[in-house]
Amino acid sequence: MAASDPNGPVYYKEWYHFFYQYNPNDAVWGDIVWGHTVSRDMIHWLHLPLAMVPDQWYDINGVWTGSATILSDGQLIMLYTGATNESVQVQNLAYPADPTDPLLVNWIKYDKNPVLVPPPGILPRDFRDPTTAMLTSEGKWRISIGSKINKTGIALIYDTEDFKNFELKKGVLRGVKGTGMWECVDFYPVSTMDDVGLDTSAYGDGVKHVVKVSLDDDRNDYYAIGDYDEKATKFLPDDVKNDVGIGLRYDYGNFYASKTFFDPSKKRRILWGWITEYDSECVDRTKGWASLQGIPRTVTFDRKTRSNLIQWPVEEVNSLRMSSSEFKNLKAKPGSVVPLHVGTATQVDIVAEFEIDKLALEKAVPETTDYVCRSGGGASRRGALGPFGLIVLADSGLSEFTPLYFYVTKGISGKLHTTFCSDQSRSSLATDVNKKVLGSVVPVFNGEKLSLRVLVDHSIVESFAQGGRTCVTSRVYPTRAIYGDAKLFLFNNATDTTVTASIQVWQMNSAFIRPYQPETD
Ligand code: DQQ
Repeated sequence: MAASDPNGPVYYKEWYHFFYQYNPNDAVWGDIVWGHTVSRDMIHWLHLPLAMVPDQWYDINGVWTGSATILSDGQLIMLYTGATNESVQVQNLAYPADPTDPLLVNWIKYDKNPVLVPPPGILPRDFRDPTTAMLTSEGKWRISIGSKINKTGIALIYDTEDFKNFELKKGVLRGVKGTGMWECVDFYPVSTMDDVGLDTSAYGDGVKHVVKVSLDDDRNDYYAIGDYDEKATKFLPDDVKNDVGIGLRYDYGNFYASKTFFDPSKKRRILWGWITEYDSECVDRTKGWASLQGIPRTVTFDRKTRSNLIQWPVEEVNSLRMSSSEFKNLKAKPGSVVPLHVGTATQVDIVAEFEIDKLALEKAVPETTDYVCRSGGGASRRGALGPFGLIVLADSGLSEFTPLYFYVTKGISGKLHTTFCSDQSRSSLATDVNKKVLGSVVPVFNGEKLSLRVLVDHSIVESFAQGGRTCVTSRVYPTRAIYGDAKLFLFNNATDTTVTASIQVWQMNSAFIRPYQPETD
């Protein structure tokens, strides 16, 4: 069994619905159907029967990714890509068989599917993943579909009144050379005034738009923030250096094919992403399953930097917090590793703040090149002001460990440059797993302490640096640092500064995920 892309997440009649790409027959991609699961709080889940399976000529090679739209009268419709009997990518319409059923167990495919086929100039296998629809000022519904022309990734736009007949708009929403196929396009508004999430159709003052694409060639999710001209059907990024598919990523680790939805019950926009495996298909087959979904995150506009999004685990995660251990103003000298005695550290929620010595900051010699996680030598390379942070999933002999760290450098202008990384190079004694150092730059303002939130769940480490400005998800495969043998440490491998840290660690309860059992008479 293997799960992949989040599909059609939606809040309907007080239930969160999560559909996903799923192979029921193997631990690798293939035979794709829609899995379906529901929750009251996005933490505890009930598995429902498969929502849609390939049973028509237009989706016989796979019921691929799609999105949900709630119409103005409360009706729910689903658009998804089907891979036809000839592997052409077409768009199909489906809707709940019984809209009064809050669990939406049964689905009907529209009898005149497909509703869209690849337009002239688009190759039959480059036309997929319809977005949630948004209203236009003319009162029509507008969707985007990802594609490419040669190596230019593009987002096509269609308007419709009934989700059965569509009009292709001239030009594209956005196209960026060299980015290749745009999978799983997501297109939504964010408020620049406050942290309230917006309905997908929101438009006007105090609203920016986000275009997110999953790059098939690169397997990462990139977003751009900018202005959407609804009449011209164009998206213009605020900064062309951070155009769609080339600049900012939701996550600098393992996170793909993500999708957001608007949660009207708590007025927030929620992001779901697929965490792929970092081991071999052969091992996945042996273990019998592959892939998982990250913890859902709220997404807001960063009103301080005004140039990136903020992602944060949904507040419901806090309901799993049990006992906590607190460490206040711990001092870690240069070159030290400090054990944090919290008992087992396999299922923990960590909130930490770090401060560098003021004197060390002043004295630091300016450097001409910025630190880069990928090529910077990981947590063992020592610099004046970094690396320092936490070591998670470590056995007591430190034969396996995953450092999460900040690395600060002073530029020629005197400005500080901060990077946040997750070093997987010694995370496992297994040989056939990804051991890269992941991460990226994190914006830090004068007067801000360096902050970190980490959710550790056995083999998944989700890190949110500086309030969620830079996020890194690691999928690691410890063989010794497991269960009672997984420990937690504070470390400071900088040469010139002591680091002062305040850390709170909660043990986390398990969430139940179980099959739904319908009541029987
Ligand atoms: N996965 C789906 C496609 C999508 C891709 C097929 C992204 O619709 O483009 O399983 O992971």
